[in-house]
Amino acid sequence: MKQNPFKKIPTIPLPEELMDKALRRGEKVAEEMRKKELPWLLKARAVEEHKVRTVASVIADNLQKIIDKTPPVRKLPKFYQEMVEVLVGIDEFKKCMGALKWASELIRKLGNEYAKKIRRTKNPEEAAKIRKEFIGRAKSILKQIEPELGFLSVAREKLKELPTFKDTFTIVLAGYPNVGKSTLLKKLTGADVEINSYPFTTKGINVGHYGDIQIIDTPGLLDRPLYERNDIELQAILALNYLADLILFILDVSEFCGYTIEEQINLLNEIKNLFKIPIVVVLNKIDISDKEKLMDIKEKLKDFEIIEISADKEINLDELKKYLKEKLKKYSKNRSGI
Ligand SMILES: Nc1nc2c(ncn2[C@@H]2O[C@H](COP(=O)(O)OP(=O)(O)O)[C@@H](O)[C@H]2O)c(=O)[nH]1
Ligand SMILES: [Mg+2]
Repeated sequence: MKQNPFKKIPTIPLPEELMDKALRRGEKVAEEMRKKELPWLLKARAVEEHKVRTVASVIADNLQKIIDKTPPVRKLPKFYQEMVEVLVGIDEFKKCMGALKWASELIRKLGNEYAKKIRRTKNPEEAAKIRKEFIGRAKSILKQIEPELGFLSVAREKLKELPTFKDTFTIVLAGYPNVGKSTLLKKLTGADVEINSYPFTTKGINVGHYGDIQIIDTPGLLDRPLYERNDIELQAILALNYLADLILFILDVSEFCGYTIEEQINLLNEIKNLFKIPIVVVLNKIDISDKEKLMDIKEKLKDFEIIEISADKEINLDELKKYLKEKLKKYSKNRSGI
């Protein structure tokens, strides 16, 4: 997908706003009818009938537009489905859309019925009375969906803040703070890093592109132990499963980041257990680590695929790039079914 699918949802109006808009339009149309040369009763009926029809269609169309512009959750990429669940709740969201559909259809139907009734009236007073009755019913229907409109309005605000991702080979960076994730992201992608908001971290999410490879740095998400997380954060973290094709776990071999090798390996194991996608360990800052210590770390990580680099001093970066390009090739082959 090219864009956050929720960006197209129109502003959700309050019941009174929608009613006012409909009444204003109804009044305009009625004004036109009053100018027409018609026998008095026919004209009175026409004025009221057009008011009713206009009010009904403005309300019904506006509600229908919200439904049409809201992507059906079931058809969204799994990552965005998870986000709907975490941020607003899929069931609640669907229920609200259902309520809007109900209100839209009912108001349209009533508009027709009342318009027909008006045609059979015997005097202008009766026609006006029926029009008022219709407005009353439309108001009460809108009042009934007020909670759903409110809910959708909040949901829209939350969902449209989600970042946009390309549907391409995606790497998610993990590792404790200060191990060199941002440095690596910049070195790999050049200046092509965009900071997008992500509702689960105040620091946002950094999305960079290196050729057809998308690299995501998630400050605040995959950089500390998972047992410290609440349910919502955990779910947001798990949603990365649907986005990522590969995790690069950055480990600072110098421990300059402030976390011991032990702590870093523990986080690595936690992430490995949580995700179903391949993990590659990037040993960073080899420029300031001694050989013996490095050997020792590699021994501890012998179950993992390892690449040693210095992001800052640009040691072995070409090798890492080559490795990632190979991964991309395999990914593309799998996708095209070759
Ligand atoms: N010596 C050395 N320092 C590095 C290397 N990579 C990153 N750093 C430094 O480590 C610090 C934290 O890096 P940063 O990319 O912000 O880490 P992040 O918190 O994981 O994004 C910065 O001062 C970097 O300059 C490296 O390969 N060698
Ligand atoms: Mg950073």
